[in-house]
Amino acid sequence: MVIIEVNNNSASAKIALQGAHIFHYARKGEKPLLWLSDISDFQDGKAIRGGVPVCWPSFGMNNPNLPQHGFARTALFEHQSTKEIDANTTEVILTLSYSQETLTLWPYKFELELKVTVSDKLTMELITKNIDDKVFKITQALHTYFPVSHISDAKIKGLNNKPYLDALTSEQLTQSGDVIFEEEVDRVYQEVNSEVLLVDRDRTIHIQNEGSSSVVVWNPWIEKGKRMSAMRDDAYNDFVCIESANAFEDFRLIEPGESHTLKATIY
Ligand code: TA6
Repeated sequence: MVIIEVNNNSASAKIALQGAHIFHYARKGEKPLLWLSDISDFQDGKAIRGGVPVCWPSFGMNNPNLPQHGFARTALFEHQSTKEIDANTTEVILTLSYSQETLTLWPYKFELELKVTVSDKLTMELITKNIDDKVFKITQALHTYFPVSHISDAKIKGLNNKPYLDALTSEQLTQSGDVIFEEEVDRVYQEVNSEVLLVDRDRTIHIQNEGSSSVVVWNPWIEKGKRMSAMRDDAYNDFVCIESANAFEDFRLIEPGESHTLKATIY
């Protein structure tokens, strides 16, 4: 696999060309802000387990003609540019354009760009451009895996009173208080318009989203954790997914010539 490694005065990062998949980001002298399975595959055609999978042009099984979470996360992106903005900031741009292969899966002409800015924050902008002559609909997510010291210590602030779809029961519910983890959690929070905090024992991770009003929170817990590929049975103790999304009702229609940016900033 072709990997882009970034090192500057602020931080280090690693991005695979496959899937434009960021799988490492750490600020200088700090623990990584992304979780990566220690038994992840690094094989062409298999999604890396951890980091920030790019789920596009569909989230989950929204589109039965596409693989789970779409085809972008195992597609080979092109490295467009790497720019040293300053000694503390590096910008990497990766792109994916439509092809005969993608047209058979998803009959639309598109350009997809991931702009990654590595500094004392990690900024990701997933830009979808419609270069076709007909409108198309996408659901998507930056499916970010965050490390936690132990799942029982983790809680998420900023989703209080938000409605959510419980993907396990298909119930529509409302969050009361912080999100804590005592069982499998797989929820699509809606109407999210402010910062989300992942509060761990010894640090708080900030997630700020733009171009998105849905946030997916997932932890597989014990049984599903055992079924997940490239994940140790006890790995559910070590991470929480907080996904910056346009999922379910937060889908986006993109008109010919238009574009949409899903932006996530974490620190
Ligand atoms: O975002 C949560 C989720 O949809 C879970 O239901 C689980 O399937 C997870 O994504 C991982 O999916 P993956 O296709 O990466 O194994």
